[in-house]
Amino acid sequence: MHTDVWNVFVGPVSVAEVNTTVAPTPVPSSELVPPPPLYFAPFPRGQQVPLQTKNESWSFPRDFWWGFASAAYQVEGAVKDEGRGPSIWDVLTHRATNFVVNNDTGDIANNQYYLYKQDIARIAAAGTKAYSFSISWSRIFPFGSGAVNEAGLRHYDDLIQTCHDYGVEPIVTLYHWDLPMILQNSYGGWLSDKIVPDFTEYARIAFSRWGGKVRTWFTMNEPLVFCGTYPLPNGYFKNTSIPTWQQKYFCGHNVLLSHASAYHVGKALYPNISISIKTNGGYKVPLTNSSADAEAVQRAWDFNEGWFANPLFINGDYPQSYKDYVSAFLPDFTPEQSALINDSCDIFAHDAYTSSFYFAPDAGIDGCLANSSNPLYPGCFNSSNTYATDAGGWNIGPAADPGAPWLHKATDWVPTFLHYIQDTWKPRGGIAVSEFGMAEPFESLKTIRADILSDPVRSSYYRDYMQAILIAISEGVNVVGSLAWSIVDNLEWNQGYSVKFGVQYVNLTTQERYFKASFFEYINAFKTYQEQ
Ligand code: GBH
Repeated sequence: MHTDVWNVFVGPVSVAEVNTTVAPTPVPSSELVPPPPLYFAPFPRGQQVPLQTKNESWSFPRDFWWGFASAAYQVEGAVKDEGRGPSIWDVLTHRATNFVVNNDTGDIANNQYYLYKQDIARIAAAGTKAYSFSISWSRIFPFGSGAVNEAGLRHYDDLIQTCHDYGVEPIVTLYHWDLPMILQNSYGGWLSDKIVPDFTEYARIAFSRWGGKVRTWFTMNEPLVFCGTYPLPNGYFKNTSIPTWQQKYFCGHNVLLSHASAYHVGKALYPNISISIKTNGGYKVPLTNSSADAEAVQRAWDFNEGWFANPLFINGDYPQSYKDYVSAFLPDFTPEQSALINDSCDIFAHDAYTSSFYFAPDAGIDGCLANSSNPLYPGCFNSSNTYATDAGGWNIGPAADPGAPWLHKATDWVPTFLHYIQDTWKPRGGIAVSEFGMAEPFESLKTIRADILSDPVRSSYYRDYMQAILIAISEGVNVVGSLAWSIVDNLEWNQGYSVKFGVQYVNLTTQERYFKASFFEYINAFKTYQEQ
């Protein structure tokens, strides 16, 4: 059955040479030598050097958890091994035409399914406090629901235990986009409310198995993004009767119900664990000080962060501007559903990579709202990553790799953003920056290893981002943790391996890992500022 399903829906997959768990080896001290500072010592000697002193009014609290993040399909490989069933991403990478750059797949990826001991040893050697990874749902339930695969459970038993052995706190995400393929084909995946009991059962198995070993949990990663991938490319999955333009909103609805259901199951089993959802977004800067741009900014909050954060943190229901649109086709939450959703996150976990400018559409907000063929409908806000023309038209910050056009180093807005989250959604357990990172421009074009390891844009991103968090903390924002994306270069979804987010370079032929300069820059923030 397992083999048949793979053959019919995915076809042949590549297999790594190393296909049993590898014992770790000590990390040589020569690999832990930090690079020269970002501002190289001047030549000739004797010149003035830029001032780099410690700001004595900044600190990370002792219990601030910091570390690195990954996601199952992006790093694990071993896709067919030990009973794993196919996920929609195995189908998308193998079958969907022109879906992924270079037709890259996650078949082998970083082979972390077998190399995790060394990966944990490497970050532990630098004092890292936390490793955030996701569990592959189809390793636990190869067919999404029904029979549990013991081999999958045992794999994560050992991954979690290895983290503890090295003094690294494991942080677990249950769902990072790798939906068991069968659930998409049998009822449309997140488009159907049938997903709620299936996700809850998966979550129940995970919480009961590891609730005593994992303190911090995320149910799902970035529903804004994975709901935005609906409609899935035509022809690879069973059709659904929901009109294509409504699909992402149905997905969001079932996400909120599934998250809330899983949250309450987890808290009933282990009241002291922290369970939240990872949302994503960025600070929204009004392009001008016009009232139309201010309204556009509010609409952008409502259709992005607010879509999930308002129901979860404010009142169990959507923001009004969003509701005005979806109430024509989505069911209302019942009072019981709202009560379950409201207050079902222990912290506000946000993947906050960047910031953008927002402004009113050319047709005006009202003009856009009255015309459903306006390309900006139904959000009816416009966005840009450059200042207004009369403000010079400059980039909001240095650009990332061209393969990540959405991303800039816009760290100046991070303190304001963190204040905004705290003031707007008032999370009781504080805020975690649950992913942030930078795609060094043109990194995949580099061929000399020393050039790859020297990543100045990513390094300055981490330095300035951590200083921004320190500023926010010093101003009273309760930031409790940060997770840098990513522990290693990995499968960047549609961009394949062409866009790099790792703080470690991976030679994908030998699977050797090498620390980049940014790894040391990030760690240095804690060496300098964390209370002991
Ligand atoms: C994270 O999302 C993901 O959780 C992670 O898996 C991924 O590897 C990492 O980012 C790096 O990309 O191309 O203009 O349509 C970050 C938020 C939101 C960023 C969707 C990319 C697509 C913008 N993502 N966005 S566009």
